[in-house]
Amino acid sequence: MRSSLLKDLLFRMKRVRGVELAIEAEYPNDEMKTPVHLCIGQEAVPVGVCAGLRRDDYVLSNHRGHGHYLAKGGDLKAMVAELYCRETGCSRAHGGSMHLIDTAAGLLGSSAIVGGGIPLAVGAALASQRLGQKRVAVTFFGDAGAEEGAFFESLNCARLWKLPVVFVCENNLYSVCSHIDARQHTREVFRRARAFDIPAARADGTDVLDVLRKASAAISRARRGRGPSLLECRAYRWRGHIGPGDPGAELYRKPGERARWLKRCPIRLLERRLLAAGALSARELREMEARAAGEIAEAFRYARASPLPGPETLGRHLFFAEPAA
Ligand SMILES: Cc1ncc(C[n+]2csc(CCOP(=O)(O)OP(=O)(O)O)c2C)c(N)n1
Ligand SMILES: [Mg+2]
Repeated sequence: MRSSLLKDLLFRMKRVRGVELAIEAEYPNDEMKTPVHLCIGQEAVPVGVCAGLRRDDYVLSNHRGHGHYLAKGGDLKAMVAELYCRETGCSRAHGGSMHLIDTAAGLLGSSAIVGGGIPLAVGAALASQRLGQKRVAVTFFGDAGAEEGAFFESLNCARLWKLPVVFVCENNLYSVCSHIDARQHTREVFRRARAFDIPAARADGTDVLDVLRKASAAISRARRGRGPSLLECRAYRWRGHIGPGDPGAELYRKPGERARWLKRCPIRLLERRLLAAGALSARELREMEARAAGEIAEAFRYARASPLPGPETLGRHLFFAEPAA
C-alpha cells in the first residue's frame, strides 16, 4: 500500500479520535443538547471501510455515527455545529448527533432506530441498480442491529435482487450494557449471511488495513454487479454506551476485558507500524496531529459562533408540507 494512503488513514483515525475526545471534554458544559455515542476505540472500521468507497457511493449510519460521517467525507464544522444545535448544523439543528447527514458526501443519513439504516441502504442500492449508477451502498450497524428483523429481511432482498450493498457489522460485544453472550447463540455474526448465500468475512476491527482490504473486496464485488456481502468487524467500545466516560463499567464489563482491548488501539497500531517501517517520521507525526487539532479547534469555534435557530425554523427541512396560511 502506498505510504501516502497509509498516512491518510492514520490522519483520518486521529481526526475522528480527536473530535470525540473534544466532544467528551466539552460535553459536561451542557451546551450540546444532544445525546452522544462515542466510537473511541472503533475508528479503524469507518475509516477502513470508507477508504474503499468513492465519494458518490452511499453510506447509511447509526446512533454511533461521528466516525462514519467524517470518514465518508462529511463536513466537520457542520457536524460540530449540529451537536451545538446551531442553524449551520448538518441537519439544521433538527437532528443532533444521531441524525447526521451530508448528501454531497454520500452520507444519506443516520438512524437512531437500531438496525434502521440497514433497509435504507438496501433501498439506496436498489435505486443505484435501477438507475444503472454503479454506486455501492454501505450500512454500518452494531451487533444488536444484527438482532433486528429488518436485518434478516434486508439480507433476503439484497441477495434476491443481487443488490450492490455491503453490510458492515461493528461487533463491539455490547448492546448498551448487555454482553453478546447473553443475547445471541454465537458471537459470529458473519456466519448468518451464509443462510442467505451471501459471502461474508470477519475483519480485525482494530486493524485498519485488514478492514480496508476486506471491505474493498466486498465493494468491488458489489460494483461489478455480483451482489451483496457482509463484513463483520470486531472492535471494542472504549467508552460507555452513551455520553462521556463509562460510569458503572465494573457492573457490566467482564473483568480484564477492557484492559485487553486497550492494548489494541487502532491508531497506535498503525502509527507503530509506519514508524517502524520508516514510512513516517516523528516530525510528520507531530505535523499530522497539529493539523487534526487545528481543524477540530476551528470546527468548535465555528459551531459556537453560529446562530441558534429561531422558532420560525421549526417547520423547515421536514417532509410534511407547511399548512396553508
Ligand atoms: C429498535 C430499537 N430498539 C432499541 C433501541 C435502544 N437502543 C439504542 S442503542 C442500543 C444498543 C445498540 O447496540 P449495537 O447495535 O450493538 O450498537 P453499539 O451501541 O454497540 O454501537 C439500543 C438497544 C433503539 N434505539 N431502537
Ligand atoms: Mg454493540
